[in-house]
Order: sequence, then C-alpha cells, then structure tokens
Amino acid sequence: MAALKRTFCLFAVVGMIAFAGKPAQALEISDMLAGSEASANVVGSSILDWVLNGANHSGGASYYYGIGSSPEALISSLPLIGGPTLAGNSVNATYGNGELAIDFGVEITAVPGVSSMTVTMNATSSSNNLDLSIFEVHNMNLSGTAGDDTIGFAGGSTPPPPPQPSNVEQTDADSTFTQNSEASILGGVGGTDVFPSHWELSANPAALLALMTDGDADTLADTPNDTNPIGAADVAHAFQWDASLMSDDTLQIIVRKQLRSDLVGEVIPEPVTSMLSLLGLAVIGGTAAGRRRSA
Ligand SMILES: [Ca+2]
Ligand SMILES: [Ca+2]
Ligand SMILES: [Ca+2]
Repeated sequence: MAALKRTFCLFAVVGMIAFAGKPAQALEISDMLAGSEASANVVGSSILDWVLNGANHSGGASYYYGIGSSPEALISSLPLIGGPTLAGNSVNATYGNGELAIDFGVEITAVPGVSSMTVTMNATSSSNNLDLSIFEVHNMNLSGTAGDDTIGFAGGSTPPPPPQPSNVEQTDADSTFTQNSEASILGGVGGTDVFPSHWELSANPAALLALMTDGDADTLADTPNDTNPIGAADVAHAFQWDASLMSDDTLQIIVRKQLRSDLVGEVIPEPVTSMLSLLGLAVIGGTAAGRRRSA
C-alpha cells in the first residue's frame, strides 16, 4: 500500500512538473547490498527523498542558481542541454543557456546502516565577470520524523570570523546525518575552498525555501555563527557558494552527505503539497524580508 501511495505521489508531481514546462522525468537511483539498500528520486535539480532500508529520511533537497541581482531559480529551470544519464546509482544532466551551463550529478551508495550521497555541480560560464551564486536547500527529516531533529556545525569546523562552517551534523534518537562540501575553480588559482560563502541552519524549512522562490536576490544570513545546535525541531539547512567567473571558468561544487541509521521502516510518502513546495512550484505566502545579494 505504501508503495502504491508513493507511486501516486510521484505521478502527481511529475504531472505538475510537466504542466509547468519543467523536466518531466523522475529518475530513481539506488544502491542495494545484502543487508542494506538506499534509493532516491531525482527530478531535475531536486532530490525528492532519501530512503535507507525502507525509511525515508529526507523531505527533499533542491539546488538553485542566481546571477547578479536576479532572483534565484532552480538549476533545472534552465533548458536541458545534456542527459539525463541514468546509471544505476547515479544520474547526470546538464542545464544551460547562452551564458551558463551547469552539469548536475547525484550519486548514492549504501553499506549496512549507512548511505552516502554526493551531489556534484560544475558551472561553466560563457561570459566574463559572471557573478554566480549556487544554493542548496535541504530539509532532512531523520527517521521519517520531522519535529525531533537537532542540527548544528561540528566543533572545529568554524574558521576565523566571519565564521564559515563546513561540517554540519543533524541527529535524532535513531539516525545521524553529516555533510560537508568543497568548491573550486577548475584549473584556476587559489585551490579548493572547503567553506561555503554563506549558510543558514534553521528550524523553519519553509522560510529557507521562500528565499529561493520569493522573486528577489537573497544572501543567506550566516546563522548560526557558532556551533550551538538548533532544535529539537523540523530543522533544515541551506548553503550558498559565490564566484565571479570569467569565460570558460568552471566552478565545481562537491557536496558530500552521509546518513547513518539502523532504522528499518516502511516508506511513508511525503504529501504531494510538500513535494511541490520543495520544487518551488507552489505559491508561498509570508515570505521573509528579502536580503539583496551584494553586487
Ligand atoms: Ca527525526
Ligand atoms: Ca530570493
Ligand atoms: Ca527537517
């Protein structure tokens, strides 16, 4: 029954996406080993869920881009110019237009009790002085329960002011999620930066999402600026990577996520409205006041 409900939800989401003129394919990637299996459904630049041993631990992750003072938009709102290529436990697609091409890839692996997910984005500019921001909004709901999670930056990941933490950890009684990332200009000078430009950890996933869908350009608030955890609550996180690209520069961002849980569950589908909100297709009221990105 749960599987039927889940299928129905996906059809509904795909139908809405097709109606909205977005990429219409929901692609399931999975890794299955003896004693463990993990899977995720990817639609465009959104990852709808993250199932480990039958329990869904994610309310969804979405990836957005912004240029200069233009509003953020889903990466997959750009025209599809390559893929999607589905290869069992990974999917890749390229979205782009005359000034920018973004290769978006997701890979998932599993060993007993642990699933890892890597999201890789390669953004290549076709023009000089392209002020690009890439955003992630990810609402993990560990163990399938949204209200009892705590999130914070792991100690030692906070560099000198302004703090630019990297290692985020979310926990509840049964499961643990960790994430870090790195960004670099491929072939450029300056090496790899493990610290995102901006961040927000929040007990209000809808407010984080609203920043991406409110029609203006935002800069994440850099909160918290310490390692004090937030929760227990329905917590979520957002990161922002900024770069000024010259023609043919490629900004590479690699986001590494790990989920640990011994929970064995039955998949409980997210409400369709929640999925649509995640994809930025629903109208969101009560949005936070816009914070302009600096030029
Ligand atoms: Ca939970
Ligand atoms: Ca915005
Ligand atoms: Ca949550």
